[in-house]
Amino acid sequence: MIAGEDAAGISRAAVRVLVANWDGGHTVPSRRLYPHQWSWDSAFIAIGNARWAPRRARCELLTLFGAQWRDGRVPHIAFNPEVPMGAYFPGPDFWDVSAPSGTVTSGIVQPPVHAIAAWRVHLADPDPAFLRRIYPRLVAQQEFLRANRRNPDGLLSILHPWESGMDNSPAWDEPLAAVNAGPLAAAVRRDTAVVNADERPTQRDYECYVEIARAYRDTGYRRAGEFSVADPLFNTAYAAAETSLAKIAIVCGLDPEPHRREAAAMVRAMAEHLYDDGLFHAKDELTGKLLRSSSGAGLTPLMLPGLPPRLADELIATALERFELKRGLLPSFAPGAPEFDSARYWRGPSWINLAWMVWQGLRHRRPVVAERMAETMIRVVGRAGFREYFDPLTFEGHGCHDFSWSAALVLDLIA
Ligand code: 9WN
Repeated sequence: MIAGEDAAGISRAAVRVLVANWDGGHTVPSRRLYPHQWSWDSAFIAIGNARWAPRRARCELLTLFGAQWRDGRVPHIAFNPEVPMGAYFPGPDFWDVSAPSGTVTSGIVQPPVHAIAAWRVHLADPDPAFLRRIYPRLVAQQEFLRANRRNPDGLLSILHPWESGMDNSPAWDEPLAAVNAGPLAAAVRRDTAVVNADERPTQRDYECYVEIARAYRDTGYRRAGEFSVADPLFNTAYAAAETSLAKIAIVCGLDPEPHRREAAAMVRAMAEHLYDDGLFHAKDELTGKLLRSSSGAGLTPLMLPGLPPRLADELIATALERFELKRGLLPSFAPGAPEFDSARYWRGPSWINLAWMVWQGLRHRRPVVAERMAETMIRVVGRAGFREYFDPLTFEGHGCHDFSWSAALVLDLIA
């Protein structure tokens, strides 16, 4: 058990980070590294803010949906015009597009975890008017994905590694190896001025990121470049969103059944096409190949209440053994795998949001394991601070400091 005083001190420190990163309508993930509004960050931030400032949590989500496009897509970045142009790469000049509201945005998306957040915010501070306002926007976000990203397997595709939220996961090594990308001047990158280069994606990764984004942009953000995969975390987020939308629909006096059916259909499609040998994997849409890897994304379907119990048991065994979850921190990639790197971004370090998603799935299935995970995460941030990611073996902090979702989700773990 974490002593009450320790937890109270960590909560106060978390709130200080969120206050410092608040920009008057949204929260930046990190002042220097990510100085704009990011899509899935805002959802996790809202979940944490709901614990101490629910009004701010509602505002965070409504600001993000203010940057929603007419086709329903919620862009992965909403740019703040007050931030100097060169502060983040690739910036507004690269994406070259704006939402109907006038907000300059990127053109890709991130995992749709926002309905989960909206429901959690409502649970912390019930507000049916907020739900009525955000429900149609959340539905439009899902409709965009159904209309534009659904493949013949019934799964949704992501068209860029950034859309997975786990940018340089080894799961993308194979599809990225086939990308024909030109050189990129190292000087355009801003990230390596803030964080050590060996904790970030490589230069070749960035060349691919820019090439794939450029190709998508040049079709008016309609047709994929050289990357199209069905990712288990993204599809889990979508199915979990439908489950949350069913609950939101009931509060709004609407029919929850279509959402329940959609969630169930997605779980079936994932189990049929993405599951193999104790873990969910991504599938490459361009080659039809299952990208067998040891990514922690493959454990997130534990969040889904409709997951068949046999698969849940097998995933839990994988988490405890292959991912060494017994240590308490969930790595983003299995430590025994050859690609594992304990300090490089999404290639091994533990991230609080990924661990939080799996923790959600374990709370009812294995409460003792879930409790140990929560305690370890709280202890680790208590010692290392609200770092962006952590070495899952030594618990050392890496990436930027004062990272918003690390602070926000720890507030939720403590509550
Ligand atoms: C690109 C903001 C974002 C997170 C992603 C994380 C990282 C961006 C970057 O930061 O990605 O979107 O510049 O590296 O990978 O999950 O949303 O925190």
